[in-house]
Amino acid sequence: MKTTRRTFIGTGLAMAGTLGSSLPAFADENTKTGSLTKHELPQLSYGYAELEPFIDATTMELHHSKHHKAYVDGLNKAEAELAKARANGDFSLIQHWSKQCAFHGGGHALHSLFWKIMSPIAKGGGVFDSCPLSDAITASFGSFESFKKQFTAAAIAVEGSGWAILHYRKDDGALIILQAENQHKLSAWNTIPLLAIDVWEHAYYLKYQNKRSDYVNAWWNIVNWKAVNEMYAKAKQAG
Ligand code: MN3
Repeated sequence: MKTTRRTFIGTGLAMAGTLGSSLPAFADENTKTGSLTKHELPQLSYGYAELEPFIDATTMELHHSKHHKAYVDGLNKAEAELAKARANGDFSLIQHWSKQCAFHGGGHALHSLFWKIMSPIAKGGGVFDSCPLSDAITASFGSFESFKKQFTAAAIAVEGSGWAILHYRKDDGALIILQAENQHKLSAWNTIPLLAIDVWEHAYYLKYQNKRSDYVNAWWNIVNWKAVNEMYAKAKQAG
């Protein structure tokens, strides 16, 4: 018997029925591609000039409105292309679009975190009162000073473009510091990022030129510890 598309789908449905209801339904004649999230550039809770003199206004504007916007657009494009591939049944570019999803998705997630964990000094930046997060930092690193030294060293030493990131590890509740190359490589699994510094040159070059360590050291003045502590509390609940 000649196998038509309809009989093939019918066989698939029958198989799905015998294997259990947890299997996804096979596509019917109207191809389903799944729903798409429209990723959007987040608004900042402060003005571009408000992190001066630690990060200059021009760098902030370019970084947020151009660089981060490009990652948002890149992620939307990659996910739309994957939906198109599902619709067409053509996965010949799967490797390319999967990598694009990781790169732009990583960029979108980390920049969204980066804006959130900074604050102008006038709005509380750099102030770190005793809180559950400070206790957890002491428990995981010995002291706040040791944590800060390790995080600073990790940020300065990232090869090429990348990030230093403080993660909450769900398995044991520990806080760990990792580097990320670009915005998606060298990640751990089952961790929740809490604090991150962007050390791509576009994040500091206008003001600090090649002096990444000066930028990293200045950056500590504008960390929004209240926001980091809130995310730590949420991460602990989720874990
Ligand atoms: Mn960046």
